[in-house]
Order: sequence, then C-alpha cells, then structure tokens
Amino acid sequence: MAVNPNRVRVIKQAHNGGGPVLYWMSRDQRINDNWALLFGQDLALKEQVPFGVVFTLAPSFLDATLRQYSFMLRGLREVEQGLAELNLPFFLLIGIPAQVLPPFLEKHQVSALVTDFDPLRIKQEWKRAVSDRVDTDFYEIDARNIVPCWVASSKREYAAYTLRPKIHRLLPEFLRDFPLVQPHPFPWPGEMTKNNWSKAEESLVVDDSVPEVDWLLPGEKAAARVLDHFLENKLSAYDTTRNDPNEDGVSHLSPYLHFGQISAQRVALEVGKWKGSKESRDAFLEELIVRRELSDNFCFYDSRYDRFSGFPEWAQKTLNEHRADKREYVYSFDQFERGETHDELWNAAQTEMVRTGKMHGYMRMYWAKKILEWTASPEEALEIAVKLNDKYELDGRDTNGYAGIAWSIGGVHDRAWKERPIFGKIRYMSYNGCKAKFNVKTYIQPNLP
Ligand code: FAD
Ligand code: FO1
Repeated sequence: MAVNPNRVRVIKQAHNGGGPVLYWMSRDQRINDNWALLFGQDLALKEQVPFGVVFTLAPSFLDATLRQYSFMLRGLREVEQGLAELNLPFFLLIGIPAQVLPPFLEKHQVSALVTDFDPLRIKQEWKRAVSDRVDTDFYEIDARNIVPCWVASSKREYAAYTLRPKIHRLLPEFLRDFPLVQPHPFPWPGEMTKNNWSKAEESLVVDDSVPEVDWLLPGEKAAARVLDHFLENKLSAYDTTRNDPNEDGVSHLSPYLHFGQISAQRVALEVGKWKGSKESRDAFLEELIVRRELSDNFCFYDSRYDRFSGFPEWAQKTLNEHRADKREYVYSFDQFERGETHDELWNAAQTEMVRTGKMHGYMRMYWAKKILEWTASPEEALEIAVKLNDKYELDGRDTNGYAGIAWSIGGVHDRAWKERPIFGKIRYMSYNGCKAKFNVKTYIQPNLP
C-alpha cells in the first residue's frame, strides 16, 4: 500500500466485498498526486475489481457564484478526460450527495467508498448523511494536507508556533513523492453513460452577476504551469516581495489549491528541489505548509470557525469590553460590497477582489480589520467579511479564509496587542501603516471603482 495508513480514517465497515471501488472526489479535484484516488485504486487492484470516480455537483455551495463554479467545472472536465485515458470512468451526479450517491452505489453494487478529507461543517454533514444511507466500507483520506490533520495534532492549536514543531517533526514521514495512477486493468461493467455538462451548468442555482475570471486558466495542467512559472521567475524574490501588493511576487496557486487542482505536497516537493535562496524557500514553505495546515487544524477542531464564539477567550473579552465604543464610520454590507467607504485604499482592495477574484494577501488583512472598525459589532463584521470573501474570492469557501478572517477580526492564532478603541487588544492596521510599507497610490490607481 503506497498510501500511509495514518492518512486514512475508517468512517464505516460493512464487509460486503466483491463489488467495484468508488472514489467520491470532492476537495481534491485532480488525478495526479491524490492520495484518496491512489488509495481507492490500491483497494480495487488488491480485490481485482473495477474502480471509478464520482463527483456530486451541488446546485449551490456556501455563496459560491458562477465565477467559482465555472473555474471548478472546467477543471472537472479535464479530470474526466484524463481518467478516460487511464481506463477509469468519471461519473458526474447532479444533486445533494445523500440523495444521489446511495442509489448510485446500490445500482453498481459498490463495495467500498473512498472520499477526501474536508473539515468544513457542510462536508462533514454530507459524509454523515451518506454514511447513514449506504451499506459499504467507507474511508476518508487526507489528501489536502502534507501531514494528515488528525496526525499533526489532536487538538486546536493556539498559533503557528505551537503547530510548527509538530509538523516539521512529521515531514520526513509524510513529505514523500507520489506513485503514478495506473491504467486500470478491470473495466467498469456496463456501457459508459456520457456526463451531461450543459445539464450540470443549467442545474446551478448561483449568482451569475459575478463573472468568470480570464487571467487564470483552471485545471490541473494550468496549475502545473503556474507552479513552474513561480519557481522560475518569482520564488527567488518571494521573501522580499510577497507583502507588497504592487509587486506580482506571489504564486497565485490558491485557487488551484482550494479546488484541489494541484497538491500542496507536489508544490512542496518541487520547491524542495529548487536551487535558490533559502530565505525565500523557507518563507514560502512556512505559508504553504504551516499556515495552510493550521487553517485545517482550526476548522477541524473547532466547528465555530466562522463565529465570534470561536475566537480565543482573551479576544472575546477585549472585543466585548469595547462594544460600546463610538464608531466614527459605520457602513452597510452594500456599501462595503460596492467599495463606497471613505478610505480609497480599502475601496481599491475591494475592487481588486470583485474584478479579479483574488485580493492580494497583504491587503486581505487590512481589508478585514477595517470591516471590524467600520461596523456596529464584531459579529456583523465577521458575517460581512465571510460573505464578501466567499462570494468574490476564487479561493474562498476555504479553511484558509475562515482562519484568515478569524485572525484579522478575532485574534485567532495571534496575540494581544496594545489596547485601543473598538479593537481592544486585537492587532490594529492603519492606512499610514500601509503607506510606510508600500506605495498606496500605485496600488489604488488600477483598482479605482
Ligand atoms: P502565496 O503567498 O503564493 O502562498 C502560497 C500558498 O500558501 C497559498 O495559496 C495558501 O494556500 C498558503 N497561504 C499563504 N498565506 C496563507 C495564510 N495567511 N493562511 C493560510 N494559508 C496561506 N486563503 C485562501 O486560500 N482562501 C481564502 O478565502 C482566504 N481568505 C483570507 C482572508 C483574510 C482576511 C486573510 C488575512 C487571509 C486569507 N487567505 C485566504 C490567506 C492568504 O491571503 C491567501 O492564501 C493568499 O493570498 C493566496 O494567494 P497566493 O496563493 O498567491 O499566495
Ligand atoms: N464540492 C463538491 O463535492 N460538490 C460541489 O458541487 C462543490 C461546489 C463548490 C463550489 C465552490 C467551491 O469553492 C467549492 C465547491 N465544492 C464542491 C467544495 C470544494 O471542492 C472544496 O472541497 C472545498 O470548498 C474546500 O474545503
């Protein structure tokens, strides 16, 4: 078994073998470097049975719009083609998993169901509902994290510095290269029904006023090209350019990582081979491995990841003490959404997100913190930040987003700072602080409403 057993969790065992194995793909929407897919194929080869992949397309998903769904669907069409070349079927089922999966498993006499790990509440609910309705072995594989979430730590970590040593100690065991997916020797029984992609698009109940992006091509092949471009042209200056929104110094991998169109483990393996500055490599791997896997730790061990009650005690206390502080500015969701605050820098960040689907990482901190400053309560700030982030960011609806917003507004994974109005001891960021770091006029210019 090429897949480390510590990456596997058994959701259910039914012991009625003999039928095909099915990988229910959801978070990790790729063929290569996918431990869930590799585990499923291993099972099928051992049992000498057919193996297939299924994706259940939900009509709506956490405020996703046409922008995110079209990026995802174009990536899935590439998965369908790639699997066909490996003699593996890809079944696109339209509807809620608990409604469409059980009859599919019954019809094909599936005896083992494999799926990928995702700590988001909606995904945990999906799995529970499916598990209650199927009579097959059911496995969950962490194919998103290099160190499986439940192995890295058995509890909610306080900050990056408490998780970092646990991750680094386990990298030698988990940061390994991947085997290739084999052409499957046991064909899926019966004729192959063709997936109806136009019906899939028509089934969506999404806001189509948020247009697709054209500056980033979706899919596994495009993701690999973006990674190569980053390694060749940008990684060497990453530690000095990544916090300047006027520099195009970051990887732009987050939409691909969010949809699982590239594996963070593949990125880390390629960065490990890269012969460049240690400072840049370490700075990038810190974000890609420690910060990114800290987000899953946060959401996995605390289902209140998008709630005020999920903030650390000290943060809830200090924000409560400053609830009655006078707010010099208070804006509505619509004013924020339209970028109509008094602050042209904040408006530019909002415009960048609405237009490109990807706000620069440095600006996301400032953007979220100002929403705390210009709303009547931290709860309302949290709600507005999550809704805007999930509606417009290509990489939204992701544990990184809930952790990033909770860090900005609720001090999650951060410490207490000098007390001030409204923020209390939550770390503050200011326009002048940005001005000291980069040329704000240069950033505002292309992002004027
Ligand atoms: P790079 O700098 O090239 O980083 C490479 C990868 O490392 C990223 O793709 C990401 O997977 C990981 N990474 C980098 N920074 C962080 C971080 N701070 N926390 C966790 N992982 C990180 N990230 C999302 O993926 N989706 C979101 O919805 C999201 N919302 C955010 C909201 C706020 C308020 C904040 C402060 C941060 C948010 N982030 C989010 C984290 C970070 O801003 C983005 O991951 C990053 O900007 C993505 O661009 P990149 O891939 O070019 O970054
Ligand atoms: N996962 C699914 O299994 N089915 C879907 O229909 C689906 C839609 C979707 C839309 C936008 C988006 O950002 C994610 C979506 N996902 C869907 C989940 C995605 O694959 C990831 O698992 C999570 O968003 C990352 O935690």
